[in-house]
Amino acid sequence: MNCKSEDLRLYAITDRHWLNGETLYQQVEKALKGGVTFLQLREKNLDEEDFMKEARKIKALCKKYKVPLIINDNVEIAREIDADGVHVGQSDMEAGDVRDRLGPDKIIGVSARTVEQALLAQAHGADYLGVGAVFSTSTKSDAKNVSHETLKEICKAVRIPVVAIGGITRDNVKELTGCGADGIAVISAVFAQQDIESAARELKKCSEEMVKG
Ligand code: TZP
Ligand code: MG
Repeated sequence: MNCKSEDLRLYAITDRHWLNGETLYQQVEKALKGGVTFLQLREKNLDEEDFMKEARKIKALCKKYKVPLIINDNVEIAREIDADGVHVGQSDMEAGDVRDRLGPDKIIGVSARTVEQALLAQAHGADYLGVGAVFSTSTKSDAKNVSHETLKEICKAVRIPVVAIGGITRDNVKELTGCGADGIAVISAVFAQQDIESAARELKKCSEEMVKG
C-alpha cells in the first residue's frame, strides 16, 4: 500500500476552467500553501507536449511542499516525469495494467461507484479509491451520484483508504461524517475560489473534523 489515510485529507484536483488570468502553477502553489495534502493534475484538453511541460513544473512544486502528485489517466506522462502515481476511472486503463507499467512503488488511485468496483480495484492493486459524486456537481458533466450509504459500504468493504469526491464544499463536508472516508477530493471548492489558500485551509480543517467523526 503506497498511500496513507492522512495523505488523503485534502485532495485537490486541478482545473484550468477557473484560471482567471493566473497560471495553474500559481493556483496550485496557493492550494499547497493552504495545506492541500494530495494533488492530481487533471488535464482534459492539453496536447501531450504542453501536458508534459506543465506536469514537470507542477511536479517540482509538489516536491517542494512534500505533497504527492498524481496524474489523471495518463500513465506515460506519469512515467516520463516520475510522478508519484496515476488516477484512473472505470473506463480508463485497468489498475492491474497500470501497476505493470508503473511498478510496485507508485500510487494508483481508482474511481469506484459500487462495492464490486471497489473490491476489484483493491484486488488489482489500487492504493486508494475515489468515490463519488457524493453531492451534485456541475464540474464534471457526466458525474453520477453515489449515495452516502454506498460510500459507507465501500469504506467498510475495503482496506485501502477512500476519498469522497463530487460537489463537496465547506458547508456540506460534515454530512459525510461517519461514512468512514479518509478525506475529500475537490476541484471547485478550492480552484474556483477567490482566495484559494484560505479555501484550502478551511476545507482541510472541515475534512479533519469529518474524518475524526
Ligand atoms: N469525479 C467525480 S465528481 C468530479 C470528478 C472529477 C468533479 C469534482 O469537482 P467538484 O468541483 O469538487 O464538484
Ligand atoms: Mg479518467
